[in-house]
Amino acid sequence: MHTVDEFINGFMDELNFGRGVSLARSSRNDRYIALSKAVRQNLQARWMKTLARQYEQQAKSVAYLSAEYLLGRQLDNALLATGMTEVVEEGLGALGLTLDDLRGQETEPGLGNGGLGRLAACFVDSLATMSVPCIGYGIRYEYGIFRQEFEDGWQVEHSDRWLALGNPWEFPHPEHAVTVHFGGSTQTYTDENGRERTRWLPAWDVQGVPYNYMVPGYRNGRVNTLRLWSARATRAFDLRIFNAGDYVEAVRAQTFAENISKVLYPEDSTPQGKELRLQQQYFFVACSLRDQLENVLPKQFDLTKLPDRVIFQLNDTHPVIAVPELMRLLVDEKGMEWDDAWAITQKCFAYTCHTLLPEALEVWSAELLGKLLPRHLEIIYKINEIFLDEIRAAYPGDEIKLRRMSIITDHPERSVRMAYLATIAGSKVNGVAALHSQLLRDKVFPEFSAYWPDKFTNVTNGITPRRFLRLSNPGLSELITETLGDEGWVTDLDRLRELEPHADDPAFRERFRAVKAANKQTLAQVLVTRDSITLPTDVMYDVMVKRLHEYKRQTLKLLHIVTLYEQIISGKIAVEDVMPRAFLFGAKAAPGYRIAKEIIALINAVGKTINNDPQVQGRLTVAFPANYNVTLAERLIPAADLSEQISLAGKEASGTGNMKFALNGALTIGTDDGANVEIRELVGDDNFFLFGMLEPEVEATIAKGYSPVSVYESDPQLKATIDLIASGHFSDGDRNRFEPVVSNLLGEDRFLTLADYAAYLEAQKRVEAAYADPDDWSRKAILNVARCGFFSSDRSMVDYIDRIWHTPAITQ
Ligand code: 4GP
Repeated sequence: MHTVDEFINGFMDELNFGRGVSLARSSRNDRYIALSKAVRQNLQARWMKTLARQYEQQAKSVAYLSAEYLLGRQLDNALLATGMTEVVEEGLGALGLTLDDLRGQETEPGLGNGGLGRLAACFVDSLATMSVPCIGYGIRYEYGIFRQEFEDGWQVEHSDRWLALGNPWEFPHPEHAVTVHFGGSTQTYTDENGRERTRWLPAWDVQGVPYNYMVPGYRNGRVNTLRLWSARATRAFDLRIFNAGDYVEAVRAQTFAENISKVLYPEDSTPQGKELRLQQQYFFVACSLRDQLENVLPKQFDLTKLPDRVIFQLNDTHPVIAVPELMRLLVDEKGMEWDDAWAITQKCFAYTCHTLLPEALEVWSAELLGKLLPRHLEIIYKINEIFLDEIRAAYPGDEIKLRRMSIITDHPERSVRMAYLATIAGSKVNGVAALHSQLLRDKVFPEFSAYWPDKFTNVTNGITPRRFLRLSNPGLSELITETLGDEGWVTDLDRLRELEPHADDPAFRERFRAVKAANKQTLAQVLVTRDSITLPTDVMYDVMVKRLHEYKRQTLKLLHIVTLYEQIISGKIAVEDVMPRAFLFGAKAAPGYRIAKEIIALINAVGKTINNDPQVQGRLTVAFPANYNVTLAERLIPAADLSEQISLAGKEASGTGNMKFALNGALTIGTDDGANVEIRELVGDDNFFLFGMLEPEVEATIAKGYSPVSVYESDPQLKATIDLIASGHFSDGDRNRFEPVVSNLLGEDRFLTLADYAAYLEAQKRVEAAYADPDDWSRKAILNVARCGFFSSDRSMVDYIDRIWHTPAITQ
């Protein structure tokens, strides 16, 4: 399908015979689906060829186990991968349709909460582009991350019905459904060889139906697979009960089973739903392991060779129950000896940790695990017992060490530390940025890293340049291609270095600025139609988009905004002296995270007041479009001048938004945290606005006994700013409305917002001074783009392959 006519024929066939409608009577959704199916046809032959080559070459593949994939829209990515965009635009044009209109019909699959899920999507994109065999495994949630709306400024969550109008990008295979068991008990018995064995007698089961998605490589003829599992009841419904008239009871089992893949579980877990969460985790890893052993590997495969064929990458602790599951399959089902099975298992897993917050390291109560997965709990106990014997031998008499390293802890209740299980079982453990990996070694797993120094490694995160530059920023992409002479940078991002000399060329800077200005116009148009938000387009765009979390410190940004406003209304500065800026926020709060929701409401209240106060004369604008997602990110990031990466040092594992902004020519104001550290090293101190405490200073401040109230008392501007919020100025005089946020800041301030406030204001002054010189600002921005090639997820993949996976690319 390379010519316009071929495309038109393919599209019309899909419309007429696939959808059963004529062009004249077709809906926009009919057309979008027909278009997607016509485009996907171009990928299918490549897909089959890729799988065949992989099979012939008996290639080792990555099985990426991830509870989340935040994919973003598929159509544009498929068009880019196949190079079909122009043909399609022309073909649709000939039919009186536009690509722009039809792409707007796609609902993005929001099967992730944030960074971790988006990272998984970038990684599978890079592996396909690099011809490295990979199968991504996850859950086909019927409802993805909630759709956020604001009511009176407060976040309200709505279910995300992303499948309601059909999904042209998936291939269901109900005939390959896998059965997954739960509950029951275990039993020991003696086998025919007189060996003592254990069998699991489960109480109930569900089926996992695989849905395959194509993961196209960028113009390399490869397509990898993403296989997401959907739960369905083993027995549909009880006809006998139905006929007797109890319709609810008749479908109870079905509802119960289908709940497993019903909805993406929000991060920052609440106790409710814990059991469902564990069911989800076991469900998808059990399906995936069985799929590998029974469908992907050849029949009669010698399982002792498993590590030569597959590496299971554990994307955080969510899939760690795969470790005892593989042991169970090898020992109980395949009859292997424990030690042999353990040797294989240890080579087949590697674990990535994405956090430094202790509360985010998953721990499962032994009671719940025993109820849901009794055999797995036994296996975990045995892994732990053998491991602790090893530790006892290495450190005789050191009871404290044993307690510190045990997978099982008894406080506050008997539970299983999944991160420890992953560390013990994994061949490698990696953090996601240099500082993070160091802190993991030193603070989170000190005993383990002392015992196994070589097990710990770092792979700094990356982002796919296909989606986050080539697709999202066509203007800058064109400028880069023209300047470099070809498009090779799309798969070799280090080539952006060639832009460096142009940073000093006034004509190039001028064009670079024109691209940014055009991106602002585009964003402003999107926000008018999407959110009825009007933005000035000739001001600095200062953007903070990410999950709402206290450690990320959206409140620090807010304090800055309120400070500027307070200075205007109190007459401390003349409004003409305020640098015009638009502050843009995008953030979802976990539904059960109360204070995060209060912060959202406060940002909206402050925005409403400032945007409508004539004293401000429109110099400050606050915009908070609801429902921040990948699609919106693709518009916001290219339009940004300033990227806010202001987490408390030592709390953000890496960040990937920070990389996207820098790559798109925004300058960063940021703390020395996560991947900010590496961004600053690469782009240079002069092209990055650093502020705030360093991680050791944070530790020291807390150790000394941090008192936010004293900071407040001793800084008159901070006091005036917080007092303005507390006075009810942003809540129609209601002093109670935002009292929780205020007392949280003054009472506890866990993430030292007030301690970094003065430094942040000072850094913002440096930002203003720099922005006042547009030519120099452009120079800095261009250098950011030129020096951020390192943050391509292709480079992350090279690091994973060298340090952890050892999976060569396939050839031919
Ligand atoms: C995130 C981290 O918070 C972020 O720093 C990192 O860039 C990202 O993972 C990818 O590594 N963690 C999560 C999570 O999204 O759910 O723990």
